[in-house]
Amino acid sequence: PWPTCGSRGLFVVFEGLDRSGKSTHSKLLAEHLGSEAPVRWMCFPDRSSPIGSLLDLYLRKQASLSISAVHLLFSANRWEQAASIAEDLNSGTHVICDRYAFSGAAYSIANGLDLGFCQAPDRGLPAPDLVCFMRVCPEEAAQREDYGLSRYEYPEMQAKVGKAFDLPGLRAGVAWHDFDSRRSQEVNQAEVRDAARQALARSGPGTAPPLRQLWA
Ligand code: 2DT
Ligand code: MG
Repeated sequence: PWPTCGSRGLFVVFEGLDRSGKSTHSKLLAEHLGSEAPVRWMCFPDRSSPIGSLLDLYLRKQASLSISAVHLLFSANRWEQAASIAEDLNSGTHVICDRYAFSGAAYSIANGLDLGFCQAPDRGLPAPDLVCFMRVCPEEAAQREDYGLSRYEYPEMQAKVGKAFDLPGLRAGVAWHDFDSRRSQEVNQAEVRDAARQALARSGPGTAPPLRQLWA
């Protein structure tokens, strides 16, 4: 189990298909919360580590890897950061993260792996207090700038990933809030902030529940 403390930061993860607005909304939330407390924004894959640079090559179609091996590398890439995420949260820093283990499971399920295999390596990671899921229809995402450069950016894959994100087992044990990307950025960001405030009221200073383990 992760060490606990009395007033820890909030852990919010943004998930969704490619081009669904995760980066924009996660950065806006980080900026918003940053006016009152320290915030760390991060994203997965973290392409700066040796494992991350291999994943970067894979995603840019410059390296090929087996589906199972790549799944484990994505998970290892999160474990590289797990202790520092827990430390930051326990020292009162909010952690806002663009993609996490839910992308890990959803993309690998879309590649044909089963949910149990996909969740096993990520079991025990710090569990987020809130997942903001940016729902976009694959056809609409395909219209966005630069679509198609990355290995998984094609309609059939995105449709499968979208279905996998809706599996109850993938969402189990974590608070999810779904957003409709067709609404304006302003409307969605206001709702993202509300959802984060509510999560803070549940887990904020003074009342912080211990940091939990994902899918444990
Ligand atoms: P972006 O950098 O544009 O978000 O693309 N992915 C990500 C996986 O297949 N497994 C994972 O565990 C994670 C975190 C989704 C990253 C791409 O990598 C995929 C799209
Ligand atoms: Mg992408």
